[in-house]
Amino acid sequence: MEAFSQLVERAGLAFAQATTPAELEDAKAVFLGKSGELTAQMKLLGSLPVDEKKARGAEINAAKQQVETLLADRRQALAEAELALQLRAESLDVTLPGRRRGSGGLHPITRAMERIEAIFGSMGFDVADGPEIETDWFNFTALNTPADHPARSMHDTFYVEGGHVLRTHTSPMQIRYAVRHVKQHRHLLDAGLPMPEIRVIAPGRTYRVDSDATHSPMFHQFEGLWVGEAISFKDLKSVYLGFVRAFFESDDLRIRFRPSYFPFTEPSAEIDMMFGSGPMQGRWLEVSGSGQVHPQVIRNMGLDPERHIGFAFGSGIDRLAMLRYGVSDLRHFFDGDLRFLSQFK
Ligand code: 2NL
Repeated sequence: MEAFSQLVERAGLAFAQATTPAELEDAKAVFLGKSGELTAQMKLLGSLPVDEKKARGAEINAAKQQVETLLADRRQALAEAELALQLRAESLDVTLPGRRRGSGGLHPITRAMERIEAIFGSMGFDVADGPEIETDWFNFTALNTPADHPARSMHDTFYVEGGHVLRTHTSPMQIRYAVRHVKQHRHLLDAGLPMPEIRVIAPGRTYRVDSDATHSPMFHQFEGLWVGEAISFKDLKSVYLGFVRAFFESDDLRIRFRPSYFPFTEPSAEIDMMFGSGPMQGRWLEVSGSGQVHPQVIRNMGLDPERHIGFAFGSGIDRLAMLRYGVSDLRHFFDGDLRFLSQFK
């Protein structure tokens, strides 16, 4: 007959082979269950002679205890393994940095516009606003553009429903502003009293049928307008020089006027600018159109050109921003590439 030590050994082996609690319970039943091996041994006791019963009973009990110890050890080992597995599966690293909402930034054109508004604001200029879809009157007629002027052609201007246009410059905002200003102060004019001067800039998107390496069908412009009773070109020069020096943060900068033509100004001039130092030093760069507001435009504002005079200018923001931020290609501004844009955060 098999020794109890061997039975214990078999039980230990069977428990070790069980890899789940359910398998372990099955293995337990083989030895300790109602019809298990040790239970069967106990049942056999009754048929033994009295003198053998005691020793035999003690042996069975000792074996039973050893088997139960092995079972308990295996149960604990399985439970620990399961816990370790769960801990690994559900582990979370509380020291990992959180996922942040990325910080955005202003588009370089927006930044340039805000600089422009701040600089002219410091010189007493208000900021005008207005629609991008304009009437023919505000975009062309009020600005003294003749009915047959080429700028009105569909090759140059985007026409939309109802004969409206996508504004080709930001001047319409200034006309709207001036008309409102004059209405507001009509009573002063009627009483022969001086009206507060019109001093305004109008920055914004503008549209022209034009698209190549240096022209985008949508571009940005700002115009300036100063109308009063004694405004002259010397005011235009000091305002514009003050602007470029502030915008480029350099006093080592000159401007010059070159005669030109625009329907809305007479006389008209291009404004060129030259850096006195830095990588762009020594070359005249065309930065703006300008001129004395045409008498007909003054009239269209509701003013008398015999009494009121003014200057105006119009500059492209995109090129000023390229110069200011050292951008080599206009298209970077409109590609929406974050590798470019995030440099301005
Ligand atoms: C250009 C030309 C210019 C103006 C814009 C203007 C506005 C009013 C009245 C008269 Cl309300 N003039 N604006 C004047 C001269 C030139 O811009 O080619 N700019 C890039």
